[in-house]
Amino acid sequence: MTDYTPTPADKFTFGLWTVGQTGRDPFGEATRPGFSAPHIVRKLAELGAYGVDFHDNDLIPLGASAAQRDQIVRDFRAALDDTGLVVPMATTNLFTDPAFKDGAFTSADARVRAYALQKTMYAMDLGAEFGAQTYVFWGGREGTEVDGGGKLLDALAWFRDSLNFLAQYSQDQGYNYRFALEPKPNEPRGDIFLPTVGSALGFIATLEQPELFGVNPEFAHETMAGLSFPHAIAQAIDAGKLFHIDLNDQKMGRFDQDLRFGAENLKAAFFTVKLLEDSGYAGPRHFDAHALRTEDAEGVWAFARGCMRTYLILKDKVAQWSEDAEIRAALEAYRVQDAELEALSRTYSSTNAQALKNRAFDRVALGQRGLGLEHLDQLTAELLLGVRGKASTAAPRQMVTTA
Ligand code: GCO
Ligand code: MN
Ligand code: MN
Repeated sequence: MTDYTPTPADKFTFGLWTVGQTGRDPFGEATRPGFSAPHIVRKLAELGAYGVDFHDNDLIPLGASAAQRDQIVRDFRAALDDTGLVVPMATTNLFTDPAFKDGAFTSADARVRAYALQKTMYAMDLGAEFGAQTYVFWGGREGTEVDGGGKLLDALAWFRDSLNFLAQYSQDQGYNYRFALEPKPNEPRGDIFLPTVGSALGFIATLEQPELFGVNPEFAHETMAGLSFPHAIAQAIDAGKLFHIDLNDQKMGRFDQDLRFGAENLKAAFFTVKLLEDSGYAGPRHFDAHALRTEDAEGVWAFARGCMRTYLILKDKVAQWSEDAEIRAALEAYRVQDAELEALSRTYSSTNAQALKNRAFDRVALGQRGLGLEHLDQLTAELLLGVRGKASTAAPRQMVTTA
């Protein structure tokens, strides 16, 4: 892996909508033409990706005839068969059509809610046709700008009913999807329901079959909420709910940027990769980002290559970090162990409680101890900057000369 070239074993996936994005934004038209789905599949395979994901309408445009649908499905399948690329995840576009302007599952119009269920069932059929096992719900339009409509409590109940309904549909059809809720605080709505990973986890516990539901956290979304992405995914992992992940990058306090993974917050990207690798997360490493609006087709593939390459470099850094003797020593000094106190604190018993109450603690000394985190963090920074470990112990660099 020394040259950081991805292979399907690395499980990198991209949405059709990511590399297919044409540079259109709320202020300007497309700056590049985009690609057909089969072209995306072939190109991603060439770059070493594992899979591709789609919204129903990324593949089948709204209003396509049955004949058009069949042709599109045939061409897409041919590209998958030729390349070995898989479709691990599928989802529904419940945000582009003006019908969903005030929400899909949470619209105050019962007809829109019913149509959203119908559209999602067809999209689940399409995903299953291509073998998708994870189904993502990103409630882009599920939210409000003004709360005078008075639907805050109703919306949560409608959302819950829809998810319960679709979970049963999946079982009834034998699809057995695992569902992943994707939180986002805002954009396109002023306030989106279930704005953070924590909110989604709380909501999942209220569903009829909570075991079928997990989360699909996105780096940019937690950052937009002013939160730490590593903290969010740690909580999802702890709850056994990290069913999928959307990797990208984002400056805090800005519009939804969908930057290339690692483009902005390298240290948070490093700790993200560390959590995924250390926890044994086995799902796809999915990039939900797009190339800058300044780019042409070549720039799009440079973007895709960059996402995967940065992940692999950081994965290498994670291994290096764990083996670095000085970092290990700093960690050992930071984490104070005390077998006797840990035994007393781990589980409650009246004897343990009494023993702890009787114990004398030197709280002044506890407060005075320096933890060495400046040193540890600087070691991490230097490792990421490439001046530690491998780089410093390796043989001096050879100059690259051309004949
Ligand atoms: C966004 C979201 C979407 C979803 C996608 C999959 O901010 O637009 O991240 O890209 O991830 O709809 O459900
Ligand atoms: Mn997003
Ligand atoms: Mn996303």
